Amino acid sequence: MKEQDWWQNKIAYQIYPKSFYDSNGDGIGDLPGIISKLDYLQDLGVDILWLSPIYQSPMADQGYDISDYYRIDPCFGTMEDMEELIEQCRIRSMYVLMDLVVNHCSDEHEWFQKAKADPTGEYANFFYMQDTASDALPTNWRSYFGGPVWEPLADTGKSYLHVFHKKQPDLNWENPKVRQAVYNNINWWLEKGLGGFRIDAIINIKKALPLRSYAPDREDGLCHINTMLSDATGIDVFLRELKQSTFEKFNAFTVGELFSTKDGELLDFIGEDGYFSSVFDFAPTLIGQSAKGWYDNRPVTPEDYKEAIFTSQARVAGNGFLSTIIENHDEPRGVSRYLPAEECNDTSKKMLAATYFFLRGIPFLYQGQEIGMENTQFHDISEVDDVSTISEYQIALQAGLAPAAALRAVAPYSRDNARTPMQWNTATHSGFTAGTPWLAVNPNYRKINVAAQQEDTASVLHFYKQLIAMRKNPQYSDTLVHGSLLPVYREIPDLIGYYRQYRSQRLLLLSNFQNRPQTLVLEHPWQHVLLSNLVTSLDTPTSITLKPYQTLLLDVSDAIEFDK
Ligand code: TEU
Ligand code: CA
Repeated sequence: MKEQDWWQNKIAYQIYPKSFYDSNGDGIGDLPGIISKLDYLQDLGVDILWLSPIYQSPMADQGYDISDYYRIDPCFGTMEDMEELIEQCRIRSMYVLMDLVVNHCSDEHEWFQKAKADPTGEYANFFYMQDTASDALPTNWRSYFGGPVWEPLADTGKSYLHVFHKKQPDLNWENPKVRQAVYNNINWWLEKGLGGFRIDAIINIKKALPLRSYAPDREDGLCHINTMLSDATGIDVFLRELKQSTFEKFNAFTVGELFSTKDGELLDFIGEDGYFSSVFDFAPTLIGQSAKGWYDNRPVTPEDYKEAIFTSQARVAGNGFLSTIIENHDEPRGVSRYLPAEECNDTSKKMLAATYFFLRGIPFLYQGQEIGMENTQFHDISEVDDVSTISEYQIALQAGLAPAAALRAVAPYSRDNARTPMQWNTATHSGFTAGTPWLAVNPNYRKINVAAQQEDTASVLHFYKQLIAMRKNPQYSDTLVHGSLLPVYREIPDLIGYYRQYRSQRLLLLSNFQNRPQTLVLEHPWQHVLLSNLVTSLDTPTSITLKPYQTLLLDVSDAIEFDK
């Protein structure tokens, strides 16, 4: 094994600052709040903290619309708070990643303000500005948040491109001045001691040129951005320059957010000399998605989930590191998405946790996942904050659903499910704030909260601590970090089994992803039971009966030495 990179054996934790902990009672989570919870995170065992954006922002897309890349938004605190957080993490041997959002900025950024003031001046070329005196739009691409990607610039006869919200104008990466300005900012932050970045929506920076329309895929005459992206070439030039100008000079850890790569290109992104250290495995999040919209999505089955994770593992085939998740700030809660609602309990939550956690890759936990937080409830669309949910609700109405049915159809996929405040204890607003939370706390907080689970050694929280401790156990960490992954018993419905193999060690993860027992004959007799979510009495070394939603990590190494 080549000298391992510092991040390969680490566990990462995503914080959504606005909903993590509010230290000053304004109902908004903040940096001092995060600092006050570092001991909790260190005790959990996580090493890397990824903070969703805390830069100055008008919050049109909850901070993913940045108006100053060099400032901390006052709602989160000050630059001194940020420097203190980095220092407090360093003292605890923890690393901080910030969110690099450079496909677009905010329309309130000075660059865009200058472009608006002089649409033929220098800053106009920081964006995609097109003459649209006539009604025809330059292209028929659909924004990720619905509607056309072109927004008229008042009184100029021009429009500008935004693949996300209209307050998020796309930066023109073809312009070397844009790229250099981005690199300068990245290096400025890395000089401050960041461990690296999570890289937002980065696949969108390279547009197919010249800009053109594609066949519509819905009644609205528009097409999905992915249709254009699949026609784009040359992103490698930008990403290689980006890495050489910034990350590699600091040995930074970088994890890209991209939902798809062209066949054969994944290892360009995360291989030996890849653009990034890792990319997220989003395959499970794409299961059941309909081109028509969320209202038409279908539920996920255990077999879907099994297929998705093994397909991703096979694509990498040990030649790079994926970052594995069951949820994040853009997705519903994993336990509510991948487990049947009527069977979503501590046992099945732990089964799901172990199943993803021992895959080959860097495991990311999202805030609240460690206590099994679930989707929240919406009674009316007015309770929803998330722009993408509101857009999908409109799409459902246009498809003919009545308001109540439309809300019921899109709510399970809402990003707000992941953005309700972290559930700390049974105090008002679950101990998140002494004020009024910016988004309502999930009403189940009295049942699901950190304090209750810290006292309960059978809790989901304690199980996550066991998972993390297992990955860090010197006896098994080489296998769990670097070992090959070999699916097994793939033909058995609702059973997920895989070996992790390294040198003379072979471990077996088995998860009975159903509410019925399942008996199994093992290929290799088990030597030790390393971990389980249920008290286990294994029948014989080669025959076991898994209880409903039981997960097991077994040492099934042969007594004989493997060939080295
Ligand atoms: O998301 C990128 C992305 O692909 C989104 O379209 C995502 O799939 C969508 O929000 C799901 O509903 C990143 C950030 O993670 C997201 O929070 C931002 O809204 C988006 O970029 C724009 O910065
Ligand atoms: Ca606050």
